[in-house]
Amino acid sequence: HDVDIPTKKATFGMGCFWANDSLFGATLGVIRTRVGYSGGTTKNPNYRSLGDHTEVIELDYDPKTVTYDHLLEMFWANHEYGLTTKLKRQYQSMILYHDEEQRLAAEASYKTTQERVNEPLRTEIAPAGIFYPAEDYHQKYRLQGHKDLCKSLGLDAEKLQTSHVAARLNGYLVGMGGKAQFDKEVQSLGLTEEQAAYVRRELERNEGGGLSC
Ligand code: MHO
Repeated sequence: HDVDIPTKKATFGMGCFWANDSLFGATLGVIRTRVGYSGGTTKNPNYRSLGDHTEVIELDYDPKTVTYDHLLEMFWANHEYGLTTKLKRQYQSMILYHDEEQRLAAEASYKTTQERVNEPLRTEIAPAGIFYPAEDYHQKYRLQGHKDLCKSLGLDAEKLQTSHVAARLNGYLVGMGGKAQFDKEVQSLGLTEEQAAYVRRELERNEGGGLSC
């Protein structure tokens, strides 16, 4: 059930990447997600030693289903961009653009947001550089909390970064996306009845709870 269609990349720093992985994983049009470190210059960062990098999420999205502008709206609506408190570099608010079109859209959305909050923003907008994937245990962090489900889905380290189903379930399990959307697409995810029932139960339990880290 891997989805093989043309995609574009988007990269955002929005605080703790566990939460964003779930948020975007359940967003229609987002095909794959992975979390990692970027935005700095230090070579080969890791979670213990980030250097000047930031926790970011990298998405593969289908531009026919979801626009970059919509992803930007989600960016601004779902994180703390440090208006009052200075955030650690680890949690820097940042948009790393992949082409000129994304740069223009990011700058326009920055301007709109700045006018709305009427304060200087600390969000950084920069060209996407090297993305260093985070350690395996950070990928689809919420989904990995459900060991038996992961096992039954055959999710190895690689698939945790490349599987569409893994991205989706990592969101649904914590209540993102909602029941209606889940019911609509559950067939296409290729789950067994048991897996689907399990995920739906968790979704129901957590829906409306928001994201925590
Ligand atoms: N409060 C969390 C943050 C994790 S995160 C991926 C922790 O330190 O466990 O930045």
